[in-house]
Amino acid sequence: MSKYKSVPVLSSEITSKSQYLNRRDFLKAAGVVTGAALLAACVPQAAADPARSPGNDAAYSGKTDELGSPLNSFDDITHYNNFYEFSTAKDAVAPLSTNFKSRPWTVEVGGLVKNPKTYAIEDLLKAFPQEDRIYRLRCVEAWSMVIPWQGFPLANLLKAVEPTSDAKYVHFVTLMDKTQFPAEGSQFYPWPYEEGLRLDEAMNDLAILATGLYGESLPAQDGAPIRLVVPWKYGFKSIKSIVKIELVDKMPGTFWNTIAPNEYGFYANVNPDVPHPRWSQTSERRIGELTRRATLPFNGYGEQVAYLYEGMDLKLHY
Ligand SMILES: Nc1nc2c(c(=O)[nH]1)N[C@H]1C(S)=C(S)[C@@H](COP(=O)(O)O)O[C@H]1N2
Ligand SMILES: [Mo]
Repeated sequence: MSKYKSVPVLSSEITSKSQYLNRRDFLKAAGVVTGAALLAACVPQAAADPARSPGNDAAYSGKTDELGSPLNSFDDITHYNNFYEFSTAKDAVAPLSTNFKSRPWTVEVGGLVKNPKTYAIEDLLKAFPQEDRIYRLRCVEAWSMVIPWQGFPLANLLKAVEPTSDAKYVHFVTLMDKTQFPAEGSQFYPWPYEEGLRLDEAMNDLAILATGLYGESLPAQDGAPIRLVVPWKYGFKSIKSIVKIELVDKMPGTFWNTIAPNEYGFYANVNPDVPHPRWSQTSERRIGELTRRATLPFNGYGEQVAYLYEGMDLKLHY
């Protein structure tokens, strides 16, 4: 038995979208002020105008992913969040994150590299040209969204620090700070959140470090000021609010694998043929849609990433 609390991942997803919306309405009726309302109270009128909110930005209207699916709204992307450092309740993350301080911020990049360097977030934004990437995000809980990120390929940063020939994996670590992340005081979880990729996966062009979405700097609840996005893997691999990136020679530990190794493997590639021990992965609920969609192998990115797993039994390496 794991010494950590048994995985609440499923119970949060048991809340359906309609229940979740009802809960938000209920919170409002009960006078609980949501993050958006709090924000509106202290910004100039123009920014509080919903017609001008980022989700309505003309630059994004009518955009889709490459499969033709519409973008999720800014409101969905910023109010339906998994970020356990704040809360295990998806709708509680946004209101709890309103005072999060993502400046000053540094990211230490080191380990098995020729040029270790600690970057201020401003350096990362300046040194690496930011690109737009519209990606599907598929959570292991079987819901998904389409998100317009801004960021840069992780490969560009890795090339800058020059991994040595001994480097085989990349290890990522989230900020550890109980004053900023209230739930990091809980002994039920193995803080800080950490994740990992094999070096060749990390070098794939689809893997990005995201610094913004919908043209805005990354909202706190989505992992400000910088988070990983690996669109062909379950969402838990896309670690938020990164302070450390370390090149290592052995497969690093990961938050969810430490909690429940039989449920959350290191690879965590989206795979409709490998059920989670407690639920099927054959379909998913796109936030904002009423009927379920079929889940695609590698979340629809197989052409770009399947080569990474040639000769591997993906039922074994889940
Ligand atoms: N540090 C940290 N990163 C995290 C998580 C978390 O709890 N803490 N949750 C993960 C999970 S399970 C998912 S599905 C995505 C959700 O990202 P989003 O809230 O921006 O949609 O973030 C991932 N990154
Ligand atoms: Mo997730």
